[in-house]
Amino acid sequence: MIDLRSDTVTRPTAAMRRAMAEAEVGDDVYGEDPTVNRLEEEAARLVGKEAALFVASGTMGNQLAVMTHTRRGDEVIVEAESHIYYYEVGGLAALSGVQPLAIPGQNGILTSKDVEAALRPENIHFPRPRLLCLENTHNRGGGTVLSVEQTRALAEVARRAGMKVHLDGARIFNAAVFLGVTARELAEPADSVMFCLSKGLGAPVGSILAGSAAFVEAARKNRKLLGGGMRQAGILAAAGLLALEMVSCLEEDHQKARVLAEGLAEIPGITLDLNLVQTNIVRFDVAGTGLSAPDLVARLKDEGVLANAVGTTKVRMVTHRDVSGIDIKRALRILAAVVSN
Ligand code: TLP
Repeated sequence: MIDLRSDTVTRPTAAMRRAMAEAEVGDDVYGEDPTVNRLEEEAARLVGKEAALFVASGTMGNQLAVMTHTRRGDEVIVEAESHIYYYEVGGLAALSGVQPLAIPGQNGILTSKDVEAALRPENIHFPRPRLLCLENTHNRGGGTVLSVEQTRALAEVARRAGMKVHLDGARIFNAAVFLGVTARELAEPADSVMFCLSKGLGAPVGSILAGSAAFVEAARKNRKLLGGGMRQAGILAAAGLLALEMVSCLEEDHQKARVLAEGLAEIPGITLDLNLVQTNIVRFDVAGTGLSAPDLVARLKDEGVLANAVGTTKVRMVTHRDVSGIDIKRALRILAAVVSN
């Protein structure tokens, strides 16, 4: 099977498995797991924040950020197709009792003008605008990237309105590699940032939530509230530490996505905008093939290629370290054959 459903499907490397087996551990709820502590310090340094918290998943990191920045009834501004709003099981409402204000961006990308236009003046009727959530790279936008300047401009508008900024940087290192900047620069305008160790970086489990020391202390307490206090989690953090070293390999994933996208663009009936293929996510429209996206995905599966349908006309493929250039070429041949039959 050539698995292009997501970069979450990677398996831990042999080095990760060895590091996990040999990890020095302690009880992390007491703050005594040396491997978790090392991961949290290293991760905080990478994104330029005072402190960091190792959490079970990206969803947990995002939802903890919202819970920690807000109180019940606050308004949280999100992009209308952002993960935090679209794919997190209604967590904003269920866990934090906040009211999302969802603004559509261009391929997921919000501008400072969009946010400015959505802000309302102080009035007894309105909720307190408290948090702006950004996403870089943007998943449903097709892996699109927010630049440092765009992030700064967005954060400035939020700050002026008395709001905090949370950055869902599940794939922040993909954005950094694309832009040729550091993750620290991309995260600098945000009060908190979440990134995933278990996507392109190859760790089996885990994400990081980083911010000021006071924010992370409060988030740690909220993690306990949600039952996310882990014990000898150094077993997992050991793989996470090696994942941090994988950042330099992400460029290869982007090259594979480019080859994939260029090949797709040549298949009759498939349409996509090559300018939007910036990182490791490729989204394309299959309406012209005469097959619905779910039907096409089912046929591809029969031929050994896994992809995700996005609605009825779009398909998403994601490149990662466990698919090779040869796999990409094979997937393209299979796709062309499926479409022409
Ligand atoms: N995204 C997953 C699915 O949930 C859609 C994927 O396969 O792409 N933020 C962003 C931008 C994400 O793409 C994801 C995962 C998360 C947060 C949540 O991370 P997890 O899956 O660890 O909870």
